[in-house]
Amino acid sequence: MNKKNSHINPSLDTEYVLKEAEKLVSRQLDHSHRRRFLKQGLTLGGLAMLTGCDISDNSSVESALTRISGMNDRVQAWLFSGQLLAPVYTESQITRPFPFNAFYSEDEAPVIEAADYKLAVSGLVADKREWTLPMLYQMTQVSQVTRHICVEGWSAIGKWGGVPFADFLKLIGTDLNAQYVSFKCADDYYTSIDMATALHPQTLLALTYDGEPLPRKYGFPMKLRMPTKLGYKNPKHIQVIEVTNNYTGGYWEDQGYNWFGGI
Ligand SMILES: Nc1nc2c(c(=O)[nH]1)N[C@H]1C(S)=C(S)[C@@H](COP(=O)(O)O)O[C@H]1N2
Ligand SMILES: [Mo]
Repeated sequence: MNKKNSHINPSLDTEYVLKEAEKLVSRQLDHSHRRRFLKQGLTLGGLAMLTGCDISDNSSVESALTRISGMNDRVQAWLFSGQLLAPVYTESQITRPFPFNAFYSEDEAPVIEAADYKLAVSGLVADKREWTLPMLYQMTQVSQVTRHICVEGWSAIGKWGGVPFADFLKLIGTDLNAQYVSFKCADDYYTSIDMATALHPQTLLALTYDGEPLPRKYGFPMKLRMPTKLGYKNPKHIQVIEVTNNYTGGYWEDQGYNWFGGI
């Protein structure tokens, strides 16, 4: 069994849930699509992101399975577009308070002074100038309400605002054929993502949470918010962004979590 599943609520029969979900999805596909789907497989995180449901207990699993049987179009899009949009929510659905999580406790979160902050950009990009916060605030900002899913067995809906990461990557002259974008953070955390996810329309260089500057505990001054990836792939307190063809893994990924970790 995949190591990351061991963090999901132990009362859940993971194998059973995934088998049921796969049966439901396969039923909606023709032969060649079914073959492709079964090869690709389904994870609990993928099921949660596909249905927009929290999959942390048995009753939520029931509703996720019920939803899947009525979502033929979405399943097709998920499998074949490569640009599936994660579900979005209304502001009234935001989880309050939004949980904090890291490999340390909240009072140990890095302290970063806004005025001193510099974002370094390296690797396969034309413009390697350092970025200050005012430079990032000057770019066109958008916001979105999406669900964050942590493999430790919780999920929560939050609102993040910032710069579409694709805009940022294009502005600095990124080689869009490069394989990876990797991140180093102000704590010991690091991660890396595939270029398709970096360019996904919902991937945000997030500077705000719920309309306010990103609080320290949620990654001040900047994090990458990807509703198509599980929580452990969403880096907080980013200090270095590198575009590269070298695999650089990640803090959790190097301990056995799935590197792709998303849809
Ligand atoms: N820099 C950094 N980023 C991180 C982590 C971390 O420990 N350090 N933890 C990850 C995990 S496992 C989760 S669930 C989310 C939690 O984000 P939140 O505190 O905004 O809920 O941050 C992710 N990004
Ligand atoms: Mo997490």
